[in-house]
Amino acid sequence: MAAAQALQSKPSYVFKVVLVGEVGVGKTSTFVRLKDNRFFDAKSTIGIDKYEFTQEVNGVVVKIDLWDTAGSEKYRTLTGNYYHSAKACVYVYDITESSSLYGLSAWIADAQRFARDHLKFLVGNKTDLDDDRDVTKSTADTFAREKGFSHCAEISAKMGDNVVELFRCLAEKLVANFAPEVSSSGGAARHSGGGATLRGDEAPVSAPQKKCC
Ligand SMILES: Nc1nc2c(ncn2[C@@H]2O[C@H](COP(=O)(O)OP(=O)(O)OP(=O)(O)O)[C@@H](O)[C@H]2O)c(=O)[nH]1
Ligand SMILES: [Mg+2]
Repeated sequence: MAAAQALQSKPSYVFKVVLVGEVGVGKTSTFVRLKDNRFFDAKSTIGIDKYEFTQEVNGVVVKIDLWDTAGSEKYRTLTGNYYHSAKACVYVYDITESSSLYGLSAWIADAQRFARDHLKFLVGNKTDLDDDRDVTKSTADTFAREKGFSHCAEISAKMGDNVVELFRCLAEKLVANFAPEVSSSGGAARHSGGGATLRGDEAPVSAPQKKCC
């Protein structure tokens, strides 16, 4: 109890993270799984939605502002505005549709115009449909290397597999990249670095310490 109260009062870093990818790959389903821990037959996204959550990394509270964007071509221009100041993009593809992996090239080019130094996470969704798999792990790894992704993982938004672990890993990698003093000092140093903002209010999400990549 005392530890939880201490964490609530600690300042935290704030990172903006954007979910992108082709229509129907499961961005909103991933967003809703993380936010509400549920799965429903989501309608195609119009516009944008945002969810703020916190993670504890090395004793420091990190806040993530997660933005869910629309995959539809007609909202592409709108999505461009949301990359601004993003520290990471989670590029989602559907493991049963290889075109959704290769289609990410255009999303990467868009994101790089607005957020040059962002971390790139490659995420294959729908692992519950493994029998219909069209993208092998090795294909995804090769794509990730060629396109400069720093991390990759597979999840099932439907079953909830690896979703919490993915975002814990994301928080850790954001800290390691944009607030390395936290990683190296075990959380002793706390100041805004590399574009991260200093803040402190919510209680952190508790999650297992499993690596996503
Ligand atoms: N089997 C399975 N279906 C999924 C999974 N995630 C999403 N779906 C289904 O895939 C469809 C599209 O999911 P969405 O979350 O709306 O996809 P999106 O990427 O947000 O799509 P847009 O908003 O149009 O860009 C829906 O019918 C979901 O129920 C999953 O992990 N497994
Ligand atoms: Mg959506």
